[in-house]
Amino acid sequence: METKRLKFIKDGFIKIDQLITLEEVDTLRAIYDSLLQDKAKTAHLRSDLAGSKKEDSKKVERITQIMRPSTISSELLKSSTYKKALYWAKELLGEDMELDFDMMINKAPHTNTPTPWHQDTAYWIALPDKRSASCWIALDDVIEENGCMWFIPKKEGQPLLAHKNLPHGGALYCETETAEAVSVPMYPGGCTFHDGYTLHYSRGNTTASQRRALILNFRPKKMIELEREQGVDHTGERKQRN
Ligand SMILES: O=C(O)CCC(=O)C(=O)O
Repeated sequence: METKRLKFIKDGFIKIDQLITLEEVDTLRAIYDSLLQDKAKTAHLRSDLAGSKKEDSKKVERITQIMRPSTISSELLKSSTYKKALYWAKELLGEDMELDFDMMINKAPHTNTPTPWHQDTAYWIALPDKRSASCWIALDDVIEENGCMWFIPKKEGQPLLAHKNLPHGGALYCETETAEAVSVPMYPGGCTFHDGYTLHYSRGNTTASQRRALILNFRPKKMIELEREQGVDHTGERKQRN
């Protein structure tokens, strides 16, 4: 545990081979798939990270992002998965960590669309306490070919870089040197934790099956209160706020 904490502080990310059991993965997959299929219920929280024009609405989503899925399926909040992820977030960054928001990111089969290099902090408002941890849980076997995560080990005092949006409201991206990037393949139930300043990306999905990831973001309780006071609930448009 202490080794993981020190590595998280130093590199800005860690991998946990098995955060949850395959039984827990199955429970999550059932909820995940029903939300993915229900476009009406999720419309207000759903978008394509690859960007999309109005006339694209009938086309296949390449990278489906559904923000705050637990506001629709509240059983997620009580699940053992959310408890285990919170336990780890507290071990890594302190007892005042709480869940800020959750999200689903699915890469549909044969859509071959990378999630560009970025730092999550670019999406968030500036907060005095910068601690944060995103827990990225694999619900499928994740490999380079279907879009496992890649990270660049953090440098001391890593600054927040300038970000731009992909066209048509897509993901934020930045320019970065990638020679030190490492990929993190995992089995279902494995997870990574990354810090808000850690550069990360994933390749497109070139395989015949989905690449489902459930992501939980944690930060200090007081910072979540500050965000909510300013109307930030992580359901809004994608733009650089920081
Ligand atoms: O799932 C992906 O492709 C990207 C995930 C990501 O950027 C994140 O969890 O911050």
